[in-house]
Formats: sequence, C-alpha cells, structure tokens
Amino acid sequence: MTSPLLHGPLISLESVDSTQNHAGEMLRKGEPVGAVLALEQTAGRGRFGRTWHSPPGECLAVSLVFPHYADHPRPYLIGMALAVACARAFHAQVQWPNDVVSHGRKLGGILTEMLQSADGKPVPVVGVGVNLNQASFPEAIAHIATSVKQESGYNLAPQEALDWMLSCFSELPEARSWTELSDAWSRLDATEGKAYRLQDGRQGVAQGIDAAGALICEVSGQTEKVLAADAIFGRPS
Ligand code: BT5
Repeated sequence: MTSPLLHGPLISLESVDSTQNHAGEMLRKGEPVGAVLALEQTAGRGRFGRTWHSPPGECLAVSLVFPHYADHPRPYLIGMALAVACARAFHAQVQWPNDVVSHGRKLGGILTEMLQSADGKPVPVVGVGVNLNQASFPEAIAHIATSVKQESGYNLAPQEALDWMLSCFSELPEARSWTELSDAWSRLDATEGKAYRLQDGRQGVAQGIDAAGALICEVSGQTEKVLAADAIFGRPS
C-alpha cells in the first residue's frame, strides 16, 4: 500500500479536538496534507460518533489522507490494511472490522471516513488510534482496553509509532479487493469464535470473513452475512 506521506506533508499538533476534523478541514480548503498527528485529542471519535480516549502524549492519534485512493472501489479495505499494519507494528492481532487487539483487549481502532476535498471529490481519510504508554484507563473502558506498555513494558513515542506503522503499511500489497488483503489479514486474525453484537441488537458468533470482506456470523443456529457489527469485549468487572 502507498503511504499518504508520499502525497502530502505530516502536520504535527500538540492538541486538537479530533485529527479527523483537522484533516477534513485542510482537505476541504485544498491545503496540502498527508497526515495529521496530535499528541492529544479532546474530542477523538470512534465509529457512529462514539468517544475515543486519547490522553496527552500516551497514544498514537493520527488521520491519514488518501487522495491517491479516491477512486478505490472498497475504501474500507484501506482501514483494514491499516489494522494489519498496526498489528504487525505492535505485535498484536486484528479483529473484524476495525479493531487491533492483544489478549482479547482493544489496543487500537480504525475509523474510515470519506471526506470532501476542495474540488468536491470524496477522499478516504482514515483515523488510527493506538494506545501506547497508558498504565491505566478510565473506568468505562478499563475492562476492554490495553496498551503497548501494558502488553510489552515498552514506551513508544507517537512519532516513532507512526513511522513504524507506516513502514508496515508500505510493505503490504496494494489491496483493491478482499482477496488481495486476506492473506496478510488471516495470519493475524482473531475474529473467529468472537462474540458480536449485530446492529439490530442480536448477538452472534463469528465464523470467518467472506470473499467480499463481510463477516460470517452464526446467529441462533443460522449462518448470516453481516456488513456492520461490533465485537463484544470483556464484561464490566
Ligand atoms: C474505533 O471506533 O475503534 C475507531 C477509533 C478511531 C480513533 C482515531 S484516533 C485518530 C482519529 N481521530 C479521531 O477522532 N478518531 C480517529 P469504535 O469501534 O466505534 O470503538 C469505540 C469504542 O472503543 C468506544 O465506545 C469505547 O468503548 C472504546 N474505546 C474508546 N477509547 C478507547 C481506547 N483508547 N482504547 C480502547 N478502547 C477505547
């Protein structure tokens, strides 16, 4: 895959509401941007408007801008490729659709959005959040989250983590279809057997990923193909 830093500069910020917002604004104004890295996000977001915790200096919070993939037939695969790159870089695993996990806990997450460029073209902007140096987490996520520090004892600076992740991303083959990514993904896949909550509230158990990248789930004894669902992490202690 092609690093966004070959197409635009890295913008480094101390603090921002969300790197996705900042990258989106620069893109809309036609300002050159390859990636936006922030030491702190005050309103980092996950999918469906959920909160993403990014405490100062302790995590990787970056948005990657991909004008060179504006015509990508399946932009979510760019996000899945970044999950694989994170799993390789931080010795973790991937979990459908967008989680980076270690020992069943969430080490990082990916958010793929299509944002408008100055000429009105939708451009994939992929947010990557990885917990690096946190020794503990807010109570709401303490039972589901983990960090590189907690897993390995190492401290990593956000810039160092970004360089390492992008180098792993650049090593991946160009993936315009699931078949082109599935090999790299399946080596690090922790999806099978995992419990998922479907959008209609039902629960199922993952059986695998189909040829288009959708989740195959067993729900009440029936096999279903699922396009959106959330892995169920741990239980509140
Ligand atoms: C994600 O959403 O996993 C995508 C997260 C993407 C964050 C990046 S950071 C850079 C860029 N700028 C942004 O504003 N966002 C992106 P989702 O699958 O919806 O998971 C969100 C859920 O994960 C929350 O509802 C919490 O339960 C949990 N969570 C929040 N912060 C966490 C953290 N630091 N570590 C682990 N879990 C967390």
